Amino acid sequence: MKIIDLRSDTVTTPTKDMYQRMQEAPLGDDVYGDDPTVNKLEALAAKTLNKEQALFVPTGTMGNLIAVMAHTHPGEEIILERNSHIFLYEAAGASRIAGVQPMVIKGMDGVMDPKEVEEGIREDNIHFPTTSLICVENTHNMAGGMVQPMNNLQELRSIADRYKISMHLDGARLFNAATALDCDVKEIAAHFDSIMFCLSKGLSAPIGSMLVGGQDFIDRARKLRKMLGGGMRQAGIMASCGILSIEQMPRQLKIDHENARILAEGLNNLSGFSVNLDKVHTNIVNVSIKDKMISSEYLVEKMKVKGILANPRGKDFIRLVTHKDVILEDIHYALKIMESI
Ligand code: TLP
Repeated sequence: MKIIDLRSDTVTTPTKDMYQRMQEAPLGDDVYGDDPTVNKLEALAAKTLNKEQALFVPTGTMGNLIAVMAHTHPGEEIILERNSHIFLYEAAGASRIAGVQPMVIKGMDGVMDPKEVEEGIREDNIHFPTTSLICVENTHNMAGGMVQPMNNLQELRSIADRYKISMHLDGARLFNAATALDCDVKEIAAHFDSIMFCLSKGLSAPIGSMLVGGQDFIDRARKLRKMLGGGMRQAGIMASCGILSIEQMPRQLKIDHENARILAEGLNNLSGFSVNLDKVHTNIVNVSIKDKMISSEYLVEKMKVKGILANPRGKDFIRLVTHKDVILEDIHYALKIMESI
C-alpha cells in the first residue's frame, strides 16, 4: 500500500547528496572544537543569519532550552505565546530546567499584541520576578504555519529594547517564514538576539538544529549544551547534511508551500472538511472536521488504514504537513482518498 506521510516535515529523509556528503565529511571531536564540518556548518549558519556565531545542537527543543537558560537566571520570567511550542510541547523544560516562570500571552493566530506584551513586563518591585526574555515563534506551528507579520516583530523589538529585555526566536521553520514573505532570513533574524532554526524539518537533514546569536551568547550556550549532554563528538556526519540543508533545501520550501495550498483548496472543496485558506501561509494545513460526531483521532485512524498519515490537532482538527518526500502526485492521491472517507 502506498503510504503518504503528512504527519510532519520532521519525517523527511536525507537527500542523495546528503548521504554522499555523510560518507566523505572530514571529522574530528567537536567537544574539542576539532570537527571541521561542524565548524563549517556553524560559520555558514551565522553568516546566513548575519549574526556573530552559531552552535549545532541535536534538536530544536534543546536549542530553545539552551537559549532560555543562556538569556535568563532561575526565578526570572519569560514572555511566551499561549500556543507556542516552548510552552506547550517542550515538557516544561523552561520551568523545570531553566527554572523560569512563563508569562503567557494569548495571541491571535500566534501573533502577540505588543501592548499585551508590554503590560506583561514586570515592574521593578520586591514582589515580582524580573522579566528577562520575550520568545516568538515563526512560523507558528499551532496556528497552522502562519507567518508573523514583520511590523509585529519590529514593535516587539522596540519594546524589548526599551525595557532591555532579550528576544529569542523559535524559528524551527524560519526558512518557511522567509520563503512565504519572499525575504532573506537575515531580515527576520535582525529582530532577535538569538534564533533557533531546525535543519531536520523541511530542510531535510536527518538530525540537528542551529542556535545562532552573538559571541557571548553562543559561548554561554556552548557550555550549557555540554551540561545538558548535547556535546557531540564526530558530529560532522550530521553537520554535513546541515550544510546542504542551508545551501540547497530552502528552494524546496516553495514547492512544499504550493503543495500545501493545493491540498488545502482540494480539502476545502470536499463536503466533510473545511480549511481557512487565508491561514495557509506555508507548509502546514489545519483541517477542520465538519461532522462533530467524528473525532480527530477516529479520522486519523481511518486515514491510516488507507495509507494517509496525519496528526490529530485538538478534537475537531487534523494537521497535515507537506515536505519534500510528498510530491504533487501524492497530494492528488491523498485528496482522492480523503474524498472516499
Ligand atoms: N515540532 C514537531 C512536534 O514537536 C510538534 C512537529 O511535528 O511540528 N519549535 C517548533 C515550532 C516546532 O514545531 C518543533 C517541533 C520544535 C520547536 C522542536 O524541534 P525538535 O523536534 O527538533 O525538538
